[in-house]
Amino acid sequence: MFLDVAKIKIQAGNGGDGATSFHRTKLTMNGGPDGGNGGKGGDVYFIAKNDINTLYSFKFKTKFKAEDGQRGGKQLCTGKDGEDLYITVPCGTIIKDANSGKIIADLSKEDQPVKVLRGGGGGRGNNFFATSTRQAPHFAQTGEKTKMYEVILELKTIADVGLVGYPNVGKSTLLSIITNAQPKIANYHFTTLVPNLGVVDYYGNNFVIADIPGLIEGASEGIGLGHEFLKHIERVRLILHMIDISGFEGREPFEDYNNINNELKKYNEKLSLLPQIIVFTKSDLLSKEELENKVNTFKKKLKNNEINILTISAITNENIEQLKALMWNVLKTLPKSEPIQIENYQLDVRDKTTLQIIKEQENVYLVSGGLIENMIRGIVLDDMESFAYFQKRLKEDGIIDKLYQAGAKNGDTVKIKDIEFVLTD
Ligand SMILES: Nc1nc2c(ncn2[C@@H]2O[C@H](COP(=O)(O)OP(=O)(O)OP(=O)(O)O)[C@@H](O)[C@H]2O)c(=O)[nH]1
Ligand SMILES: [Mg+2]
Repeated sequence: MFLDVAKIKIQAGNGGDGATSFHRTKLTMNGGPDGGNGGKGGDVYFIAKNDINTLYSFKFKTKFKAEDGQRGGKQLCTGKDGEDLYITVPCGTIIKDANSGKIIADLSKEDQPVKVLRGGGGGRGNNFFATSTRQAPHFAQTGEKTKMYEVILELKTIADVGLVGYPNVGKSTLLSIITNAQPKIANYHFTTLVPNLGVVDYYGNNFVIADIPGLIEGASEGIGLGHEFLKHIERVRLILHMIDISGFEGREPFEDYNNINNELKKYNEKLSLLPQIIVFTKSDLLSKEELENKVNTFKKKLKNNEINILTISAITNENIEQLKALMWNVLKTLPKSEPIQIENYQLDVRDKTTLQIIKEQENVYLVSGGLIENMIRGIVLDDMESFAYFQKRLKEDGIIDKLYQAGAKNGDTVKIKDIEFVLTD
């Protein structure tokens, strides 16, 4: 099954908590603090693979979390870091933040992992907090907690050449004879329901062709299978515009050509500006004279004699080798497709610096923000030492000064999360 859009939840691993412990041997009943640091949580990466071409698996598994870091241990043992998580997607998958719609990453190259979330830092063990005046700290820092984010995966297939044309003109047949792909082929409209990719090997030069469902007039308004599959050729460098020259289904080839070009333009102006090779298919259904007549009529209407035109038949193999050569020669002259512009946007921006002081009421001040959130990790306020450490940090990090600047006076109440204390020098 094919799926080209999916919404999933991702979360990096939490940091492991630091340990509170004291060195104990037979000789030392009460040794120094030896609680080790917690391990770092695992990061979240996306990695692209060429051998998958659908996001279908994300229909079932929608939540992904990297491993948490382990807590620190006795004897200064650092907790084990959490394993990083690699989420595998097809090449050409774009990752967007579901909230803002901004693009976070473009997984266009195989095996090049992109980190999107960083694991939480491990908390420090009580050993870290030991000083000459605080020899036995009974507190340790908790690990940094991570948040869950929602992201949208959008597959925009990456191919060099895109096959476009009305249904039944022989797009999939061509793909099946010049590439390794084995698409479904049948004599009715909309045989192809999802994009197929195939690789052409032209004397050791490889290029990728994308075959998409047939288009009809009005596709951009949703007629037929609509134009939603055109996104899979948005990133091609060359379009093979395939037209049934036999007129066997009662349509006029030049009208087909114009209609399809209009649909491309309506979908995306950029698609209509891509270089094209016009390929007339099913030449075997016409006599030599009929074919010549039809081709000449088309060319007269086209008026542009710079466009490459080739007549092929999948039955007689007419011009199939020439078509491969022509595609390769044109591709050689075209620039490599540009990666999608990624906005300089990071999903998990950690706020460790902001500080807000609000006067909640007369003589009561409320302190909040990332600076505080980070500082408060692991503070156990029942514990005198822990509280003393916290107060020292408030002073050293300039928060007490800022409270005075905001108008607070000694004796006023300060609220920080669920802690309340009285301001004193
Ligand atoms: N006579 C003749 N028949 C062909 C040729 N190429 C394809 N066909 C036939 O045309 C029919 C449609 O071929 P497909 O390759 O499925 O066409 P398509 O353009 O992929 O069609 P959709 O997937 O429906 O858009 C099949 O019956 C093919 O066997 C050709 O060169 N000559
Ligand atoms: Mg097809």
